[in-house]
Amino acid sequence: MQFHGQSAPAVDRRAFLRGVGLAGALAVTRPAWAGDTVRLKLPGGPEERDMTTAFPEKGPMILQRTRPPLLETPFEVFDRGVFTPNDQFFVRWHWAVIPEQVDVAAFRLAVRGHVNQTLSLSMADLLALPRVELAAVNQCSGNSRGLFQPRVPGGQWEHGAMGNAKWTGVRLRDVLDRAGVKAGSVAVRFNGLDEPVVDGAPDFMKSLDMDHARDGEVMLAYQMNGAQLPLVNGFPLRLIVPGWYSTYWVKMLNDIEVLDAPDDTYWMKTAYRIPDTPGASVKPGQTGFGTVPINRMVPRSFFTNVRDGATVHAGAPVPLRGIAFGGDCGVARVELSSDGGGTWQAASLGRDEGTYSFRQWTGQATAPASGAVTLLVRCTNTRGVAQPAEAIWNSGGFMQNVIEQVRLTVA
Ligand SMILES: Nc1nc2c(c(=O)[nH]1)N[C@H]1C(S)=C(S)[C@@H](COP(=O)(O)O)O[C@H]1N2
Ligand SMILES: [Mo]
Repeated sequence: MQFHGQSAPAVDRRAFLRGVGLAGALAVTRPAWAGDTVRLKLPGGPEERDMTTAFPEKGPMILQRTRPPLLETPFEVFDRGVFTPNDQFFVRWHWAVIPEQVDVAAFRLAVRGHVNQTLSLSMADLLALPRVELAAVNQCSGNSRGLFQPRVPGGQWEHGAMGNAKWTGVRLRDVLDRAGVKAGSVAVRFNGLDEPVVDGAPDFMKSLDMDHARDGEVMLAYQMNGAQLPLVNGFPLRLIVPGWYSTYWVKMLNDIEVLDAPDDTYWMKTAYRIPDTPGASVKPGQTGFGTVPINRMVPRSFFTNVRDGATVHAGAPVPLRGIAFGGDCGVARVELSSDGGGTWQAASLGRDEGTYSFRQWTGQATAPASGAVTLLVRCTNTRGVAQPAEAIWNSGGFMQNVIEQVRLTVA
């Protein structure tokens, strides 16, 4: 199924409706690359992870956990371009009961609750609605959690629990308008086909305020980078919430419920909450602050062509390259420093692929005559928010966006 831009004819329905059959494929018992490992840079160790190619539609991934799958993108992938290939896009699920296949012909999306008319939409119904396309970064709230000091519980990701894709689908607003949202509706809740492993455990669901749900940007995507979604990334349909952390990007979405009262279920009321403090940061052990549901992303930037600890030639120019994103808005500038943040030099920005996309940057440094040099990269977004010099801390391990650095040693 190829997508050739906004003016293209309808997506090839037959190809889409064929769906995917992956029976047994998620029942991974051992990584195919047993023995092949990668070392992540995590201050609290242990840093070693297996690489795996055992997951359906996935190439080499860092195995963080098998069941439910937590797969991290190897960082070198981010040097190859601003769009993250589907087969190396990170994967995260909360519960291990995930359908091993989805019969697309039988698949229905329910739209129900505080609406004038309950809907049951087939994929063909969705494909017939106006199509929209948007580039956006999908980043786990806990991306870079492995850097938290002191360490916090949860997946010990390095920086690869993020990815950028071109998403194709329909506006959530268009779907809600078809159902007709009743006066007095305040929120919309999203649920997917996955289920908890134990009875009574909270099904994974997330919700958005009505204004946000109807902003015309939030979308239901059936394609990612011009192809159908990999099963483990939410085939056949997922929510895209541009600029917000991916906990809201509900996968295998089959149920939309319009609510006339705020959502007070587990994943909004208890989990994925951040301190209501500047930068969502507190001191370990601190109490007496309020919390809010995690929401908008903050700016980040990374070196992709040099890694910490690399060796360079004395006095030689060092070409630098990387990616940045603004979070909930665009990138205003990316700057480099070789004096610990005393002075900053603008990097050049690559093509603008849209407000919520990764943006490539390029720059240059000069290696010293001897010793080592530490380089810093900092993104400032179009709201004027810059990455902080000090690492933030909260007990969820959420929203890390400290300025990244690489130390280069002269050979
Ligand atoms: N149905 C469903 N959707 C979900 C989740 C889940 O557990 N179930 N996890 C969320 C979280 S926390 C993340 S980080 C993203 C990960 O998206 P990806 O696996 O496509 O990278 O999916 C989100 N959507
Ligand atoms: Mo996440």
